[in-house]
Amino acid sequence: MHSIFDQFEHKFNFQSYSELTSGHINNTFLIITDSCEHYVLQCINHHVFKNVPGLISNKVTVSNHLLKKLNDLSPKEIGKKVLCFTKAKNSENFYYTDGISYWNLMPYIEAGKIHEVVTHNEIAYEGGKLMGEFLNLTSDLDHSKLIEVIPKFHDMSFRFQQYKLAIQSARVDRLKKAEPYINWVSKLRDEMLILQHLKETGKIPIRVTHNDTKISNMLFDEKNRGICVLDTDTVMPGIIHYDFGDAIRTICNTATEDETDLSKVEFNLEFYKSYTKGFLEKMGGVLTPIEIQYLPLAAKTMIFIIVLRFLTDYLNNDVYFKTKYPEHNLDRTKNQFKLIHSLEQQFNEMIIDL
Ligand code: GN1
Ligand code: MG
Repeated sequence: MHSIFDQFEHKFNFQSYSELTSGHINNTFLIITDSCEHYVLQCINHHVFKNVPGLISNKVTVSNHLLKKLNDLSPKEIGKKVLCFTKAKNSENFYYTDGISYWNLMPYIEAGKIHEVVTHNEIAYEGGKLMGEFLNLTSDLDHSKLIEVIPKFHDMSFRFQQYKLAIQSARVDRLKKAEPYINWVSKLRDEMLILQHLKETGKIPIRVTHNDTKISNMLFDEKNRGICVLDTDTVMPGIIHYDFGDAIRTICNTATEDETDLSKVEFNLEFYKSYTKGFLEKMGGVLTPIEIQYLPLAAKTMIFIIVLRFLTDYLNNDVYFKTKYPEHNLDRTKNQFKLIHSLEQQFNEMIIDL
């Protein structure tokens, strides 16, 4: 870790490192230096992200755009609000080693804390403002400047195709355990394709979107004010519903997505309302009425798409998401299924007045 760190133009000396384990795809490490400024060193999973230089270029393009838009802030404030990338000694924004691994380095944002589960309305509201501001600031960035880092990442038809193939080749024992969820997926199919259809027919515009807006990708200060949107690995062209829905998926879950005690998993309507209020305060002026109208369905759709992805990975014998035990992906499926069930009971109260 020390020698990889030293391939970058950092200012301070390596002292120690620890792994940050919350992500499901990349390997991420906190590098402690001999000063008060530390770093996050990340090894990008190039099996999942086939074009890592393109991914890094997306992240840098977005950060540079934010820096331009926020140029009246002091360097200290900017350093807390925008992810910055430390150049490698070869002047690239990443370091490629051994012909297999891509690394990138970011200064660690000291003042921040992360929530895995929302405990107060205020956090949901602040999360909404934070994400709304990020999307507002990037709404004038031409999305064609970004590559599609994972093609069809949130394309529901594509996810259904992958799921169908997984069912065809699944082991009998796994198929049997997945059966109740497979039946339920079929019932929701048509409704879950509505947003995809609106996108394909041009009724919903393409924008720059983050595509991984879970609560643990939002950084808060000690007073729980949102300060920075993290993990821009998946920024690419998309629709606003991906980001709204995926944020609601974790903001409104009263437990983490790994919780196996399903009695703890509920959809918190108050947190939904607070997130939506904060989000629309920052982003409402940019959105079209049809985009706003479909936000509640986005919440359901984005929980559903992760159900489909966890279930597909379970049927494929866990080849995509990191898992800690054999039934992990099935447990995640059950958790998110319970969340949709709880959301459905409150759906009428989620409608937004236009
Ligand atoms: C993955 O690795 P991480 O935690 O940033 C996944 C997201 C899922 C998330 C579920 C590239 O994100 O799409 O929503 O797990 N990222 C990728 O926690 O597939
Ligand atoms: Mg991510």
